[in-house]
Amino acid sequence: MHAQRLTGLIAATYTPLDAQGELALDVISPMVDHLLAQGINGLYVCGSTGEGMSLIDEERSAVTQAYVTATAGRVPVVVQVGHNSVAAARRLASAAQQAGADVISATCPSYFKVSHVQALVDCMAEVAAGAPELPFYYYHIPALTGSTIDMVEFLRRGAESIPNLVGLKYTDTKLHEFQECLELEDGRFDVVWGCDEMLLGALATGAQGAIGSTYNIAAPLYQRLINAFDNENVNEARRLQSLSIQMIRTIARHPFHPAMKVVLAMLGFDVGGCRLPQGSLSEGEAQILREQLNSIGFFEWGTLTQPLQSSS
Ligand code: MN9
Repeated sequence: MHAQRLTGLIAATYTPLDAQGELALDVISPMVDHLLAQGINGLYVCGSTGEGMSLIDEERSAVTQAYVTATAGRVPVVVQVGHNSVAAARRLASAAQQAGADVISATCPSYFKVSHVQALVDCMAEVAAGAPELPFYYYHIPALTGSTIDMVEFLRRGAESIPNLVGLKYTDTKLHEFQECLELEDGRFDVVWGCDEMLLGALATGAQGAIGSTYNIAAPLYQRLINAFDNENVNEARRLQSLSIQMIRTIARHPFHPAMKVVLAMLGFDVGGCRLPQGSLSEGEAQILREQLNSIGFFEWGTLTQPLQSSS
């Protein structure tokens, strides 16, 4: 199990919704084909990006099944099952294993905060036991869960009681802690980077894989960044990261994930808006976003596909 690693760019996928806010699963298959054609190396389903927390459990399983079926084994599908109810998370993990997921990942409960390492280990042991045959990655995202547990300690202790613990999805900006996690016990753990606007810093500290939302809309930009870094062209890598920062800052002038879904619509994938509390952009806001992205040149450098003429 420890041989498996998540490498390269992994898209944190969106959950397509229709105008009524119901699942629109038909969009998933063409979107997956597009992402793989753009060089994406894996999919992370029902995370923050995919609004896992805003879906009913049955919907999470339906979205999981749709992504697994559309992917058909071409790249690993990671399914995020975090839940305020640890028992529900465990059940989602079992359902994902049955659906054919390759990897399980979970945030910790966040309504009642997880305040110490052992409590986190206990929660994740229970969740990971729902899919004992699959590798498990704890999803560390303290800005959203409110739990700022030391990840080095978590890995050390978690390894003792979670047999399928393989690593972390690390969505924090502490590069020093990320590096320590990567180097722990001779690189025993797979620690995947989760902050797209700091990919270059993560590569410099040893990242081999990254999971993120903006890889859905600009994979070629990030591939070029990784290539530049691998070829020791740090100036070029920095220039490309700077474009990604500009892109993210522009999108973040609006509610971020609803705006990202609008960008996907501009690229030809009608994934609708977000569930409440995030909501949707109005037509007018979507038009403003298009102009803002146009003015920074996104449609030239962000993606190798041309935006469709009239999708929003
Ligand atoms: O986990 C994403 N985080 C959230 C991944 O959605 C909270 C990231 O990919 C960010 O969307 C990205 C832009 O800030 O770094």
